[in-house]
Amino acid sequence: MKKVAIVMGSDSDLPVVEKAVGKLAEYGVPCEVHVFSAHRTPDQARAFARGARENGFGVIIAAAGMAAHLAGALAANTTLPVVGIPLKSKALDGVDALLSTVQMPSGIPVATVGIDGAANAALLAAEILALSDDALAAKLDAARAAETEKVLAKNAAVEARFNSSC
Ligand code: RP5
Repeated sequence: MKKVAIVMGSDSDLPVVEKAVGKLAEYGVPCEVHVFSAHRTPDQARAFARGARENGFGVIIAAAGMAAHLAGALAANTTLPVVGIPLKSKALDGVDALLSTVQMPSGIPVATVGIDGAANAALLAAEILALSDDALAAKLDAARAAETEKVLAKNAAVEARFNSSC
């Protein structure tokens, strides 16, 4: 199976990023985790993206806060799919990072998840790899079915509590 790269702009991003690492581990998807910054270590970020395909990666997840150019900077240097996670920071609650990540110019796509959406980023990366991995696709389908059952059980409990007396 190809690997997922998880790149974050700073080690201060780890509390959110670790949720993506954990989610990929749940599905047995191999990943590597790195700190490369579009602003502080641009040469290293560029070199990583340029070599990612030949180094066995299938998807890159990029997490950054504030003026979050990391996902776009990586995407500019690879045609692997890049999933951006905009991270919440103090000043603007993550809206700064969301807009910086999502508003890419035509031709350089970044698939952006919600603010601090690390779990969805990992799931999206797994779904991309599952395009050519039937066993992974089966795991994703099973997990989705289990989640559906949980929600149906919650609905049944709510309906039983409120609807019998209406
Ligand atoms: C961004 O700046 C990082 O992704 C991080 O979210 C934010 C703050 O970084 P530190 O000052 O905590 O290193 O580039």
